Amino acid sequence: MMKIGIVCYPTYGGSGVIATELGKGLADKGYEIHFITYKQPFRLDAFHENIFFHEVNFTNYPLFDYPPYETALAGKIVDIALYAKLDLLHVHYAIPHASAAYIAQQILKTKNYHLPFITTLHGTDITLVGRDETFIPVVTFSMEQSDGLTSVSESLKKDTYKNFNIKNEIEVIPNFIDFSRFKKLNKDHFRTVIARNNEKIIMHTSNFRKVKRVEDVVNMFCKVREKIEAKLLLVGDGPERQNIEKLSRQICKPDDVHFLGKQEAVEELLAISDLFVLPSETESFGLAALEAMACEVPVISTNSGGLPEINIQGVTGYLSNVGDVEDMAVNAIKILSDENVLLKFKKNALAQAQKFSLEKILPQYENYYEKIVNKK
Ligand code: GMT
Repeated sequence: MMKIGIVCYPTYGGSGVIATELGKGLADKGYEIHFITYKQPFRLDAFHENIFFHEVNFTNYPLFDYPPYETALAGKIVDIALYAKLDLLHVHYAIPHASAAYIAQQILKTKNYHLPFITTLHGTDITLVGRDETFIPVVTFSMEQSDGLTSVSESLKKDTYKNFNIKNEIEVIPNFIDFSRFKKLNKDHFRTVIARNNEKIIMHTSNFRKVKRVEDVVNMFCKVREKIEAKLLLVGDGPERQNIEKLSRQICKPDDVHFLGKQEAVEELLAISDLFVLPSETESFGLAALEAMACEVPVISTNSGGLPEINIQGVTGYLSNVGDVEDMAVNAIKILSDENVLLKFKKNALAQAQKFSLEKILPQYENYYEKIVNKK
């Protein structure tokens, strides 16, 4: 069985989640997995005999205003590759993981060790951050040097070719869901605490960055609230949280909106939700929406990026133009005001999510690994 190094961001965020779940899924199948990052990934919480975690740490010298993480990461990859005899390295999120992988690969070459590496593009590494003039040369170069390149949606593949002058073949392997965790749970007792009078529950979860447009969730909720008894759960935290709280204090009833902060057991909150809202400016995939659908929650989203690849108009939810809060509210009311309609959307959401199960997607990665490792 192959020995695979995985590099990812360990923080809350879809790319780290996918990298971790992928590693766990591969380990269950017998692969030896070595996570290499600066902190234990947050979903890597239990012992597994095939999983190893290697922390990238270094003493920061007073000279450094900016700790040289990329250098430390490359050094750690070299060390682990030689020690564990890695067959392959899989890095998630191009910046700075792909360039660190390339440096490590070149160092290993001087030691007669060939370590092929695959870069998985996740989103803002291409659509936002990666388009920064400062990053373009390095991101372009490290994508070109990757032995394999995957993206999480067709839309992201298209954006990559549009924004970067590269010729590499990009393999689309969509994100996936572990249904042993994300499934409809019975949390009715919990529901009554939030919605004492059986109000509908609308939920949003994100890292509260500008790109998520959380203000649209609040504005939409206010419009829905004019017609329907409802509560809003805002899950997560980030730079925009304070502005959003201010907005909600100005325009919503205090008891209607609950800011829950970062929550580990998202599936328990999804279990009591009737509708999930994701009004992002750009979203290469929208893993949070897929998690909601797996828990039988229909989705109101924008039609940006890869969202139309998972949320199906009029079937699993509705899609609106970015910022069209009015349309989002009309659609939310359509779904929430009739129990039969709501039930139909819930069932459809689950059926759509099942197309993205871990069992269906994992073999796509395994086949791709074989192809890259055996490439001459
Ligand atoms: O690119 C980001 O904003 C961060 C990244 C992450 O680490 O969560 O999110 C992206 O990757 C996720 C996993 O593939 C996707 O589900 C998200 O849609 C994508 N975010 C954006 O495109 C904004």
